[in-house]
Formats: sequence, C-alpha cells, structure tokens
Amino acid sequence: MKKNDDLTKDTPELTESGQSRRRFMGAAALAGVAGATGLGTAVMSRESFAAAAEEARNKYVVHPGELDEYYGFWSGGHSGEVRVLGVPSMRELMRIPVFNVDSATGWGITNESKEVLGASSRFSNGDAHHPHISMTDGRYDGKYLFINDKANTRVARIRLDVMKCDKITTIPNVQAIHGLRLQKVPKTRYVFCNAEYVIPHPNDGSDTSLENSFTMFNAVDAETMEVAFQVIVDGNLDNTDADYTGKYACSTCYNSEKALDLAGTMRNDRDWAVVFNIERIEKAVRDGNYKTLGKSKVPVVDGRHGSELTRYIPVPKNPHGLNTSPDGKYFIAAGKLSPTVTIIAIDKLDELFEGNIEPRDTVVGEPELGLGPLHTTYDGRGNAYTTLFIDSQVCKWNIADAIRHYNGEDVNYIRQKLDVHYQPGHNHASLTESRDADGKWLVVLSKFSKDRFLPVGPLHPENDQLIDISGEEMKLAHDGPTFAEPHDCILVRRDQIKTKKIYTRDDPYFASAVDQAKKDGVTLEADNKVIRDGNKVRVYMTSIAPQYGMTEFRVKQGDEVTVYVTNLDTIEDVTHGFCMVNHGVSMEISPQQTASVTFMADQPGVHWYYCNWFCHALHMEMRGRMIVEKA
Ligand code: RUQ
Ligand code: CUA
Ligand code: CA
Repeated sequence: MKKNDDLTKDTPELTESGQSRRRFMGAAALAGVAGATGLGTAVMSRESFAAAAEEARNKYVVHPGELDEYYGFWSGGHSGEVRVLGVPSMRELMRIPVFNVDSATGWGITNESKEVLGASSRFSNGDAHHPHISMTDGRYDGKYLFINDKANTRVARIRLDVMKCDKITTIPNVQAIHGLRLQKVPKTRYVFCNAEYVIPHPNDGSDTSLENSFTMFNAVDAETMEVAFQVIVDGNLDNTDADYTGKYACSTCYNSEKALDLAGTMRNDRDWAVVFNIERIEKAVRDGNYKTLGKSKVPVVDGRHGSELTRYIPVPKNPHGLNTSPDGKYFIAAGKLSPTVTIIAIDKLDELFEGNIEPRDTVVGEPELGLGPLHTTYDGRGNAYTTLFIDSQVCKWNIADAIRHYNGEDVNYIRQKLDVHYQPGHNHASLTESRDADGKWLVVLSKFSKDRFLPVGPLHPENDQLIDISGEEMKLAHDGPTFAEPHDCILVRRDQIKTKKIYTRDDPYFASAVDQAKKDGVTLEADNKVIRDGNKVRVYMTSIAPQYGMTEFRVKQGDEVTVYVTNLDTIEDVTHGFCMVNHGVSMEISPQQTASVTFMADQPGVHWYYCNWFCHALHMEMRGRMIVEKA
C-alpha cells in the first residue's frame, strides 16, 4: 500500500484523534484489486466454511411450501430488469422487466409496455442500479418501487400491487442517472436522482469545453413522474439519500476536480458531499427564480458554490455511498479511496445553512474502517455495516463509539469484520432505509465469485451473500450466484406489500386498449371481432383455458395488425400467452388482463399463433391461424 504523507497533513482531525495514518488509494494500488492477489486474500478457511455451511443447513433453510419473511428487490444492473427474491431463502420469485426487452412477458414488444417506455422504447438496454420503495412517514408503504437507468438517463416506477413497471421518465438536460433515493418524510413526494456526468449546455456540438459543462441533481414527482426541478452543481454526482425531516438530501461527488482522466479524478484529498435544501429549492421555484434549458420546461436552479440552496461538505476521497441512518441523525459518506467514512450530523445542517458554522463543523466522526469503503447499511441498534471493496469484507462498527473516538476517547468502534467473496459493492440490511430497520438480515452483493461455484466459462456470476446480523456476530448464511449485475437491493417485510391475485378490469395498465375497444364498439370481455380501419386491422379475441375465442382471422398483406387478447379466466395463476410464429410477437395475458401487440402482416399465407404460457393440459391445442391474403 502506497502511503502519501502529504495527504495526511491535510486531515489533522484524524491524526490528532490517534488513528493510524490514512491510507489513500492511488491508481497503482487500485490496479491490483481485481487481480488474482486481490481475490486470494479473503478466502475462508475450510473448517470455518464447513461450520457455516452446517449452520446454514439447519438454521436458515426455508422448507418447501414455507413462505419467506421478506421480499427482496434486486436491481438487475445492465440486464435492465428488477428481480424479486424471497429472503431468507434467496429464491428468485419473479423478474420485472423494466429497461430491457423480455420475450416471456412481451415487455418492449406489447403496446402497453411501449406506452410506458414512450420515446425510449427505441432502446433495448438499460443499467438499473438503485431500487427504492416509496415511503410514508419514513416507513415503506409498499406502493411503488423506483429505479434509475444509468445507460439511458431514465427513472422508472414499478407498481408493487401487480409488480409491473407503469411509468418511465427520461430526465432531460443531463446524462447518466446514477444515485437514486426517495424522500422519506412526510412521504415520497420526490424521487431524488443524480446525473453523474457533466455535459455542456447547450449540448449541440457548438461548445464541448468543460467551462460550460455541469451536471444536475434532479427531483421527479413520484405521482406524475414529471421532473419537478433540477439543481446545477459543481463537480459531478454519485450517490444520494434523503433525511427524515423532509428538508434535506445529500449527494456524494467523486469528481470535484472536474477531471476527464483517471489520475485527475484522484487529485484532491477531499471531494465533497453536497447538501440540498429542499424547502429553499421549492421556494426558489415557486418564486420564479429559475431558468430553463433548451426545449425543456423543467425549472433549473443554480446550486453551485455560493448558492443559498446547497452546502458543500468536504469529505475524503472520491466518496461513493451516501446512506442516512435509520434514527435520522446522520448522513454517512463512504470514502472509497480513503479508508474512512464520514459521519455528517443532520441536526447541524440548519446551522450550516444559516451560515453559523463551517461545512466541516457538521462532521462528527470519520472512523477508519478498511480499504475501499463503498456503502453503509444499518441494523437499527446503533451499528453500521460498511462494505470494504478492496479488503473483501463487511465491517460492522458502532456509530456512537466512532463519534466518541473522533472526540478523543479511547474506544474501539469496530465490532467485527467478516470476509465476503469477493469485492462487495452494496450491502443492505432488512428495512434499513426506514424507521423500521430491524437488524435481522444483511445482503452483500459481491461482485466476484471465482472458485465459489461450478465454473461456467470466462463470464462468472456474481455472488449475493446473505448474512445473519440478528446476533452480536455476523454469520454467513447463504451464497447465491446471480447473473449480471445486481448493484443494489432492498428488503421489505412481506406484510408491507399487498399484491393483487388477478387484474381488475379497470386496471390503468391496459386502459388504452379499453378505450380503443370502446371506439370500435367492441366489448373486450365478450367479443371476438376483426375491425378494419383502412390498412389498420384490429383483432379482438378472448381467451379461456385452453382456447382463444377465435381460431382463425383474415387480413391482407401489408396490413398493420393489432391483436388484443382479453383473458377471461378468473382463476389465479392461469396466465395465457400469445405468440405469432415468425413475427417476433410474444406476450403475457394474466387473468382478467387485456394485452395487445402490433405487427405488420407482410408475409402472405398461413401463420399460426399459439399460447406460450403453460395454462392447461390442452395448452398445446390452444392455437389458431392468421390467414394473410396476397396483396
Ligand atoms: S453504485 S457499488 Cu451504482 Cu450503487 Cu455503489
Ligand atoms: Cu393458454 Cu397456454
Ligand atoms: Ca476526486
């Protein structure tokens, strides 16, 4: 490890408090991280592994037919989807396609999903990092889950009653939405999300210099999914979180240098966490103290240094995760290239905004935890759990003791370090982002899995590890390989989510189909009809296991055909599909749902359609023919 003595001089509060010298990471040290030596250091001994495995078999098994205590929602990373797991079994319950295209459900193929995707349906990729559940008074209310798309600068909302995505918004004027968190109090009115990269304004090729480049903090209205405001900041933005008063949100910045090269981004000892004063920003917008950018109508306020809307708190170094403690007292920023995390006292922020204290006066602790701290999560009993990417460990530490230590007391704030396998990114404790943090389970999303599972070629799965944190000691309960690339997850008690067993006919998800049928004089629940409208043909059919209401329909070559299928089954779990062979058409129609898909009938002849969701003993027989007459 390379030490940099010059850097330690700039951080006297640490050396005064008697901690060992800071070990800032440089590019040279980081280069070895993903190599064989990096991975090799954290291997568990064979004995302790066997003991842990034995304990897991006896204590943690969820037997067949038993239900899990928690829902876990995993982001799917650059697979673009969201996955639903049962915890503690870690059984995958469902996948919710969001920013991807899904052959099974027809997400990205059906008209209903394209309506949600809007103009961005032209993209078939996404990069989903941060799933968060809507809250009322600091508690999960089970209504929505929100998630970012870094790849195409979007924010999506998932309805948790049906576990489908119902809104997607592309954030204007920025690139790459990364950190995303929700306002907790009084309820989730805003989805706060950070755009990571600076871009010039206007970004039309007229000026690509850095001088006119900046990025913005964004607030999306959780109900309308419209962007409520954008805040220009200095530097860039990484992760974010909100407090329990509703007044503040805070984001990390790793590129205060505004550098374009790697070395440049590591030049400063400290970057910062920027605090947003939501009330002041709202007032500025109300008072008309904003501008707009380009064609967008979104109010843009200026939160750069000197603004009354923000405060910049210096924290070391290329900070990453920013996590609010469930008691509402602290924002904790993970140092990444510094072995420390920085504890910011939220109750000092009023004073900071009043101008009575300096930014660093809000820092009440900066414990040294280990190498590569990325994200912190909480057990609700005063302990924090921080992932150490480079050390391949989770560090359990006590917040109150870390603050005492910072004040010069001789106390050990570190409770335990547990090896994980390997290179953890996020970790997440059950209910940790709410007042109900219950300190039962900790999920650690380990990025590497070498030697942990049967080999599957050069591309390895990741390793999601489940750790029992209910006792004094963290205990590994489960290893779970996952496909690319959950970045983060959230655990919610199963009673906090109420799902529908079947659709109701007034579900907004297929309201457009209902409207169109009404215009065509068609009763979706009864009719099987072909409506011609110029060269547009609308085919309405019903389905009851194991038959479609129509075994044949005729169109002309060159017609644009829309097939609407209404599933009349009322029995839970009897989902049908509709697949038109050789047309790239596939979709799910769950009980009492209507789904529709549009395609060109460009090939004359006979084309079979069939049900592709197994629904009945005679599921194979559930089919019909589209006859396309030659033009
Ligand atoms: S980030 S591994 Cu996209 Cu949440 Cu930290
Ligand atoms: Cu209907 Cu298979
Ligand atoms: Ca930096």
